[in-house]
Amino acid sequence: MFVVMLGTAGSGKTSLTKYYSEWLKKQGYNVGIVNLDPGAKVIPYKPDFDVRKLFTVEELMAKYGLGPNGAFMKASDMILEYSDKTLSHEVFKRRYDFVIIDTPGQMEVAATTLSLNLRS
Ligand SMILES: Nc1nc2c(ncn2[C@@H]2O[C@H](COP(=O)(O)OP(=O)(O)OP(=O)(O)O)[C@@H](O)[C@H]2O)c(=O)[nH]1
Ligand SMILES: [Mg+2]
Repeated sequence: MFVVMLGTAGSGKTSLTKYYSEWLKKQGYNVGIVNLDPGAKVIPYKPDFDVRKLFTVEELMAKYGLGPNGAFMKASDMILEYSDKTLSHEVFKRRYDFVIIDTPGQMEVAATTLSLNLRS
């Protein structure tokens, strides 16, 4: 099952990802964690797939001369472009009981990204 943490900036998505995944693991479930927030600085859990390995918001700002919001929009496009790489990752191959997906606070970016991922 995929569990998507969706919410406004600072609403607790990352914290819930950490604590919910820890709780599920304690119940004996096999849990994968995905970080889809390219703007995250520090995350309190160990992701199985981390979008920041592909790009970060800071890199996009520097590379394309964008502000933080523009970089998030660019990130949204990039996640679509990188979708083959993302979705072919083992964490999406349904070998986990639960895959928790942490998303950016920019909900429109998260929504674009997930509409692709969930359709595929
Ligand atoms: N009071 C309270 N604070 C919380 C709760 N969950 C998270 N926080 C705090 O709220 C702040 C933001 O939490 P995050 O988990 O980083 O929120 P987020 O939605 O991932 O934030 P962004 O990724 O920046 O959109 C942190 O200081 C957390 O410690 C909660 O249930 N209650
Ligand atoms: Mg977060």
